[in-house]
Amino acid sequence: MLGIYLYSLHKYFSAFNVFKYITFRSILATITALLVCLFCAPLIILWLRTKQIGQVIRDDGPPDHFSKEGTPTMGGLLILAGLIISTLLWMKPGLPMLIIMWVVLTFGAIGFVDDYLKVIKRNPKGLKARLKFFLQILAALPVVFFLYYCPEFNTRLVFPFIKWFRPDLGAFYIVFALLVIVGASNAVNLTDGLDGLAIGPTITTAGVYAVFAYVAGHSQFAHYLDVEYVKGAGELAVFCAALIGGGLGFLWYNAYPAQVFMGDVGSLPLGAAIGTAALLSKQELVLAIAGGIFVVEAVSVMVQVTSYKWKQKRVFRMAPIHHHFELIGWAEPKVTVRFWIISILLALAALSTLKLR
Ligand code: 57M
Repeated sequence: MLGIYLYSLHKYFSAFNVFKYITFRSILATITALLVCLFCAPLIILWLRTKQIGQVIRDDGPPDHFSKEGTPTMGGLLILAGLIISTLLWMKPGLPMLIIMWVVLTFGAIGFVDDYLKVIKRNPKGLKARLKFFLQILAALPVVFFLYYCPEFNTRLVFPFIKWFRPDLGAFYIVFALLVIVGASNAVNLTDGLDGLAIGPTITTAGVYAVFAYVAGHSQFAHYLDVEYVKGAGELAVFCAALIGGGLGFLWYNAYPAQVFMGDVGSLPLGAAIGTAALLSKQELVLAIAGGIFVVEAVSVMVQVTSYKWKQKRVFRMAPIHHHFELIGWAEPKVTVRFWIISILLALAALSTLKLR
């Protein structure tokens, strides 16, 4: 909103014209969210420490994690503060803002309740898995129905690398879109098991969607690159840029050895926001490439659980897959940095779909 106000001053000072541009406001959004996180973190970490809002470490996990007992958690509140303040300041108010803010706030609230039960009420299970899943669907439903009925959107599915194949999902789009939002939310949550592991790929994926949203919302670029044009989607780039800034600010403190964990209040809304950005920019399937780390983590859990239930045998030493690498002897920061390297490569592969068709 500040951006729009500053732009209105261009009548008096032509230099204020610069606030019209999504690119410029995106840069400001990254810096604002980064600074909010960097400067609020010491206070919030201190507060979490004084209130003893610390992680309880499971005794059946990798032994290297036992020393993390008591690390302040719910640091996701920090990312959300940076993200929300920055988005409200620099993103143009409109439907994309309303939708993405709804997702961040509702999934943030679900994560908050889960963390509150686990950390403050000392109930190790937190929200029951089924109830958590039901609440996630409930939070995603209004968005999905809105997209389904909104004339600005269509229910065609764009396939990366294949220009001519865009099947219309019809009513199945509702199920598909629910899967994208809720699936992304849970996949980021599963990935959040090593210092810096979830926030790294979140930052690279947000970077990919900042580009896709910008292109999708720009009629000429969309036409030139032959991607679906979505009116107003460009503003989403400002949100994605704020996510990059908030993520970097959080990573400053979550880097090994972490001074704070994000908790479900961070992982659930971050994943859901990425899923929603994929839907709003009409690049849903690219998420499987850009967010490939999240996909691999979630698939490793499915494979492990299925194999364990059917044959009482484990495929990995421990799922999600990051624990497997820890248990075969890789140091924690090595696993994290290697996963980041893969995330950067995947982000480049995702961006290449703009040209390679
Ligand atoms: C949450 N949470 C971390 C922290 C973070 C179905 C099953 C695979 C589910 C899975 C699970 O519960 N996953 C979701 C993962 C936890 O981190 C907290 O949770 C928040 C995210 N929701 O922000 O607050 C622990 O992760 C470590 N951590 C860090 N640095 C960070 O920056 O080191 C987190 C953030 C923290 C800390 O140790 O305590 C978690 O892993 O619990 N379950 C599992 O992941 C468990 N896997 C498992 O049971 N595998 C089985 C199969 C058959 C299901 C198997 O392979 O045999 C493992 N997790 C743990 N111990 N802690 C294994 C046992």
